[in-house]
Amino acid sequence: MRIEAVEGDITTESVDAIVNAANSQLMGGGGVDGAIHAAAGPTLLHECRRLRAARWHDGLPVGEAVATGAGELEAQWVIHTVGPNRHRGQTDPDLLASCFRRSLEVAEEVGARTIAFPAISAGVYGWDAAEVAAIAVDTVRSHPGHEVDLVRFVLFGAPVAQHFRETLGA
Ligand code: AR6
Repeated sequence: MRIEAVEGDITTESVDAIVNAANSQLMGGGGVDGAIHAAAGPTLLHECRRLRAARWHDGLPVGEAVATGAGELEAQWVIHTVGPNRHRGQTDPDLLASCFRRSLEVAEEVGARTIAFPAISAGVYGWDAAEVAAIAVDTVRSHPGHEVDLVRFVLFGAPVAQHFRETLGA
């Protein structure tokens, strides 16, 4: 599995699956979630609503991940995961690791071979970007599956991208 980190806008990535740092309501929001919904168009929200009605009445739990189609995005799937919210006292690193692990497992389930991740929880949810980078890289590197060929971290802003590059180079 190749693992790389680039600075950029994840919505323009032409990978099989884009991971969304969603909230448990799966109703869209700000940050990367808002950008993905805006770029994908309204079908994404419709699919999220259907999923909630069918499987996740109480919302998607923190650390869980689920796939939908990707609307007008170049990607084929959006994998929605809910990161821990530090402002709500969700400080357990295992919850964040679970987001990356479950997203990879869901990617394998749908047959995605290339996947792009944002810095889950490093925005509104208040986690330090360096800590997110350490957990993300460690979790992806230790993932046992072999079906995914490429993991690309797509980071908004040079400082966050630098944390991921440094962690990958270490
Ligand atoms: N491409 C790549 N990264 C982005 C983009 C983009 N287009 N836009 C923002 N980022 P956040 P969270 C970066 O707040 O902390 C939403 O309202 C951003 O700079 O999007 O997990 C949800 O609905 C930061 O480095 O996600 C939830 O309520 C990283 O993505 C809540 O925010 C994550 O920031 C989730 O908060």
